[in-house]
Amino acid sequence: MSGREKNKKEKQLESCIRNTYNQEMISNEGKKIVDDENSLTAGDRGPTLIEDFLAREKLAHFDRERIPERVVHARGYGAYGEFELYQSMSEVTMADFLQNPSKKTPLFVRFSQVIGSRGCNETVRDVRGFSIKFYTDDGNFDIVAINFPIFFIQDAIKFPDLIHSVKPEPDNEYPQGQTAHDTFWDFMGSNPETTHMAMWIMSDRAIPKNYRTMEGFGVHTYRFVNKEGIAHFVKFHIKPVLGVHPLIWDEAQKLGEDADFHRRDLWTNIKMGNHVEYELAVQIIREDQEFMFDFDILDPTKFWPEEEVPLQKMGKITLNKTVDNAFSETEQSAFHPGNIVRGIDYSNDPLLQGRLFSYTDTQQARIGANYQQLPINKPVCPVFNNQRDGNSRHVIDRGKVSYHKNLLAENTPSEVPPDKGGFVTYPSTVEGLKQRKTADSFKDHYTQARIFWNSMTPVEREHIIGAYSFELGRCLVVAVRQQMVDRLARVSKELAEAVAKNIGVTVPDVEESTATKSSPAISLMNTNFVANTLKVAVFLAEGFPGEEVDALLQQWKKAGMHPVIVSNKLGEVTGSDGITYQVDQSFLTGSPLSYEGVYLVGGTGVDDYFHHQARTFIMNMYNHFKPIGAREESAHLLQEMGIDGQPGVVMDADSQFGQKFIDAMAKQRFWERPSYLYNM
Ligand code: HDD
Repeated sequence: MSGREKNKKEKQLESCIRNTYNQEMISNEGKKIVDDENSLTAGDRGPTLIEDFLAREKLAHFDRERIPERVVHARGYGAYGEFELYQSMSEVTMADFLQNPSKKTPLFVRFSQVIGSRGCNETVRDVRGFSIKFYTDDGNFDIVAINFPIFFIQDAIKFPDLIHSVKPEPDNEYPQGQTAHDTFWDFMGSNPETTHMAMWIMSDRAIPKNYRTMEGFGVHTYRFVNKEGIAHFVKFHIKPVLGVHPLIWDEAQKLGEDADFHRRDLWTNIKMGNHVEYELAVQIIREDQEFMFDFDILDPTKFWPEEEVPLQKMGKITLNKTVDNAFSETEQSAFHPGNIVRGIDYSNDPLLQGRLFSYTDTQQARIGANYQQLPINKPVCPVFNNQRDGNSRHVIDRGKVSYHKNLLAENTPSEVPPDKGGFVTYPSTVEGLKQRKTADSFKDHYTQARIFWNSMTPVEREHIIGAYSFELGRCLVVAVRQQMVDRLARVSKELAEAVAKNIGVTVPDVEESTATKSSPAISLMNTNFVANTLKVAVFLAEGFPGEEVDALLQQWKKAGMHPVIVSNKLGEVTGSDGITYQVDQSFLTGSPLSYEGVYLVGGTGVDDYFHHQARTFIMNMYNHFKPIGAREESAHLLQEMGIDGQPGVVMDADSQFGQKFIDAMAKQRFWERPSYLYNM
């Protein structure tokens, strides 16, 4: 916060923030409380009296502290930030917040897991939500995105079926927050339009390393509309500045040891002042180009390859503030893909159309009719209309008139003509028979799934095969496994065969897709690789070479890395030359899973415990392909482990070591190492 002027939303929220520190204790009805530990009783040991309004108020309120969790995306985490435009987008849209490059728009983001309930583990294989509420001067604009550019289904009427299949099975109520079970894969195999999305969720994108390196996609086709009334089709993208980086499956599984892994990362990075940055971009298609592609641009199971429709970066999103209260802000935040502003409009994407109903409906069911008046949801522009009453209304409307049209209030609040900012729906032509049917142009379910497969590097393919083998291998019903492999055979025989051999089924003789195109932009091997914000565990024992280590740590901090001192126990560790560090984590409190690299220093005080812990820790990091740096003196340990000289194992043999290690950290994973994580 320091050095930054408060934005409109922060100023608006100030009036709602209550700080109880240093205050007297006063009940909700304003009574000063003399004793908050003892209920009112008759006599020392006597019964509690019902007239004790203080105990009644406290207990009754506690009984109502929970609201229904979201039916999907129940587990979520929020943060505030701002959007700053790079250049005016006025040529294609009249959206107020996209006109003037000097403009900053406050926003709130909520990241989420789809499947699990509010307390589920955050590192499971799942789609992640990436919802953004822009508090524009023209009202709220929400992008209710996920970390994939496509979705499972094409028509919203199938959404309840999809979710019923993926939630814990209704009889035994497991598994929690995961896709690896029969009902989910039964749905996927039985509904061929999901084939493409299945490929994406079996890729490493479904196990993001953190929210800071997770990509967001608006999925649907929207419209931009400019002042002249000309519309373009657009898709929204949110690109993390640090690149897109996943966990690997073995890490994700083991991170079950920290159910809060992602929220802890976001919170601590924002608190450390590591502003979390993304670029908001759009793909734009002219209306007259609508039918020029070999996929239907309204079909939400298809992406627009960046190579065919390039991304245009509009501006930067920076997350810079954590919430004060997770319930009031994050839990009560209410997003809606229908929240658009002048200059943005919908397309006929049938999934989007269904979502337009569902989100207001769910917010009203979950938080009540007046949810838009809650501080987190309230626009920063004024709100005047004739809607009244309902549960928990905050606004006090003065006057007799709550209807339109009227004489008594001189026909106000008055309607606003378009040239004064009134929202006008884009007048697209609609025609056709009323019918229930899937458009023929929506029926190709395998071409883009094959393009996805073609775009993957060998390592990514290995992970996808491993993921299918695990997920389908956890299905108890062989027919469910077989049905999915039948589907995969239509995408790629190579993929189907690799999976089939691991899960005891066969590959049918069906025609596989002949698509030869690929989209290199979707491979995670082509993302940004930087050392900035990466955490390196520095293993120090008493008597370490102080000045040498100090110089390296300074160099690494300058490169934006976060060295974390790890030793036998918390407290201080002192070098041979008297340099002292506070130990940040002991071997007991810090897990190898939470570091991106390790530097093994040691010292004269290395004992058996240090030796054993360092060995286990380093082996774990080695198996996860992470960079390992070590002093020459520690070479024997690496030799003992059989990993010296392996890719990404850097010895501090010369004065270039500091930079070589930064380069190794930036590379992040050394896939050249042998891998035994999957049976290939
Ligand atoms: Fe949804 C929540 C994203 C299809 C119905 N959805 C929700 C959230 C995200 C998405 C990010 C969490 C919002 C938050 O943080 O509070 N949903 C998507 C995307 C979809 C999609 C990208 C397809 C492209 N959703 C979808 C369909 C329906 C819903 C087809 C129903 C017709 N989604 C909901 C919901 C939720 C929701 C039940 C639960 C909580 C909420 O809305 O606020 O209404």
